[in-house]
Amino acid sequence: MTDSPVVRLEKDGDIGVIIVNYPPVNALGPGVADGIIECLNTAIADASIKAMVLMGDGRSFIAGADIRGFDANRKRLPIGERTYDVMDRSPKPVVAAIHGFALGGGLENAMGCHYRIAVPSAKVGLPEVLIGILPGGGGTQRLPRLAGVQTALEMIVSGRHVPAPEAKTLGILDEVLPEGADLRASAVAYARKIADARPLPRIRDRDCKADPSVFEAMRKSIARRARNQKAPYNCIAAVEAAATLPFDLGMQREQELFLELVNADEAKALRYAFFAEREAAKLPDMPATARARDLNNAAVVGAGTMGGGIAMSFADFGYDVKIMDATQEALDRGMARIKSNYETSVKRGSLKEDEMQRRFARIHPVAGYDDIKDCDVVIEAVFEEMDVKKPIFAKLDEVMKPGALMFSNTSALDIDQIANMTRRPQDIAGTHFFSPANVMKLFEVVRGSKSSPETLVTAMALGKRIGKISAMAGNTDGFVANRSRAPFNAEMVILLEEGCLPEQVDKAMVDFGYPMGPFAVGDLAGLDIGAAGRRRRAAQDPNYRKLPIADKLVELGRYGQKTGAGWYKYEKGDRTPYPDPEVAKIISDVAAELGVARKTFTDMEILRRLLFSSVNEACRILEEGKAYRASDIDVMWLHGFGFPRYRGGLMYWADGIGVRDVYNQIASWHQQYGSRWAPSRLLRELAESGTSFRDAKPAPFR
Ligand code: 3H9
Repeated sequence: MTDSPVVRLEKDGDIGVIIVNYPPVNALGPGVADGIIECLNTAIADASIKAMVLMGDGRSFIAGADIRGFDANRKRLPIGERTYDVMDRSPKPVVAAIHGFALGGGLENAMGCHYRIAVPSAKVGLPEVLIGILPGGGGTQRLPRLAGVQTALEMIVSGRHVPAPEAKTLGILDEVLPEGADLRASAVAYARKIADARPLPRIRDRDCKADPSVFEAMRKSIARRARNQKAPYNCIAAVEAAATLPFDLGMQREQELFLELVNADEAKALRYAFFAEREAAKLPDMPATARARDLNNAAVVGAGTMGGGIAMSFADFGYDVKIMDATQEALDRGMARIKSNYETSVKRGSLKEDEMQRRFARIHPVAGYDDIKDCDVVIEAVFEEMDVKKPIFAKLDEVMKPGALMFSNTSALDIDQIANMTRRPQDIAGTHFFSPANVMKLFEVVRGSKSSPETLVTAMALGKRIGKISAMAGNTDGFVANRSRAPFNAEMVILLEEGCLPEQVDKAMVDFGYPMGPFAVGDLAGLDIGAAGRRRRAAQDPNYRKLPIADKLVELGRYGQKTGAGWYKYEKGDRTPYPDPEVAKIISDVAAELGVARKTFTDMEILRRLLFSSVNEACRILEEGKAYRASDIDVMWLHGFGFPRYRGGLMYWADGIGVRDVYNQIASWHQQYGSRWAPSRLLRELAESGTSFRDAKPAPFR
């Protein structure tokens, strides 16, 4: 019947079926909202149609407004005339039939409908806050009326995707279909069933009341997490409007609050981060024929902290995984640690007991190599020493079935040396998980010189399957994430020599937006780990900048939280870092020995000293062709190091300052401090040509 390129109206007897077809996820791109309106109007005018169904073609219902449209259209909303108004005045019922995702403007459209049904695997949500805005199509006014103010607040402020069965319990869906049901046929039958029911249930007509204290309580509960951000607070204010104003005035308030956000720096940075993550998944130099292989069974070698966390990542996403270690005792210890980690989540209330049991049951401890030899993929996660890893790969080469992929979880070691222990280096790559492996999202795929395209594409896909954000790194010391971070780690200790205290540096970084300061993170991870890396690098490089304060702490057995003292001191059973006068004394003694004059630093100076050093190294990484794009480095900083997402990432943040200013500052520190601040060639070229970091053209990937 009606035919626009992106929305069509078909007739199924007396039911009009409106189908959105805007691949890949049916975002409300150009013509979609207009197409829905046109189809609704046609169906309303057609006397032979008694009711309508709204659904999506392909893999989803509607994933929301077209986020790319926000930048192009500064003042107007991206969706033109409102579909919801047409539904509200429709004399015939409309049923939303949901599969895949109904997010943002997608759920808003579904809530404009009179009824909502979904398949069990569908997810609904209002995730706008995650891109720095609020639901601007009535979501903040309709969801509280449909599901209650408390639920709406929680969903809109967190942006979480709610599975269909839960959405039914919350009152968002009228019906969840049985597993395997045909959505279109069921929706048409449903529409036929309610076609004559009157009055039509419009969400706008429902009451919305709340105790005013819930809004204040919500503001308080997000204060730490949402610091420096505006969107979460505007979300709360918009829901508050739903509870205090008539519907149409609430809609106006929602608009005002939306327009305050849509082109603010926060939203721009978050949109950038969203697309940077999707870009990171793309490997531009791989042949189109390289396809991800099916990986049906996986194994982890090494049941230590990392191996256990990796196994949990598989189990958490529904995959069975085998795990082995050199001795039964180590394996038992590893399994006990996994169990205790899960139990902690249950105690904290973030995991249900039965779900914990299901996950734990997916992790299968096995006695040895014979039990894993038929796996499609094995991830080695033993101690971070070349001499420990090499024989394991020689053994894996001996036992694993042909075609099995073998990945090493390493944070810095040369993947080629590891691959060369086998007769099949094409099947080997690095997969660098960040600690704790079941929590941190970054999954750095390290490309060996002989890794095959298929191996790499499969590794990237594997990361996505277990809930990670995959990004490709070249085989260089520290790969991309840790290598770009290394100068920051050195600079933060050098700042102590020059006059800072750990607590001052930590406060500056937390105020900037990091969840924890870098010294507190060091204490959590263990200072002995960094010390081993420093020893290795010092042995390789006579010009290596030593960090005597850090070395001194390790010498004194101050390894961090695990020894009750590190950069801070800790009371038994308490993870709060307390500033320690002993550390202040060590710092001033070392500074005196080195003859460094101590001065005071502003927060801005601290921030720039730490981050500019890493920007310079990131440029070196790009000029050497060890990363595809500056935005990949941003993704790594967001998901590996807790860089505040609403600042986009390291390189995006530096672009906000300006390449030339960054270069000038680095050049001046080069004069002052010598070689460690030598500007990279790429940085100098970008500054001279006025090109942003985002537009930098890295060398071809090597
Ligand atoms: C909104 O609705 C505002 C309203 O309140 C109205 C205001 C007036 N726009 O993630 P994937 C692209 S705000 C444009 O890899 P998945 C994505 O870039 C919106 N493009 O797939 C990628 O492109 P490419 C609220 C979008 O299966 C491709 O689709 N909604 C959009 O892993 C595949 O994406 C959201 O915030 C979009 N909205 O995950 C939802 N969505 O292939 C945002 C996706 O070129 N989207 N693309 O790289 C998502 O969370 C995920 O994409 C989704 C699918 C869960 C839907």
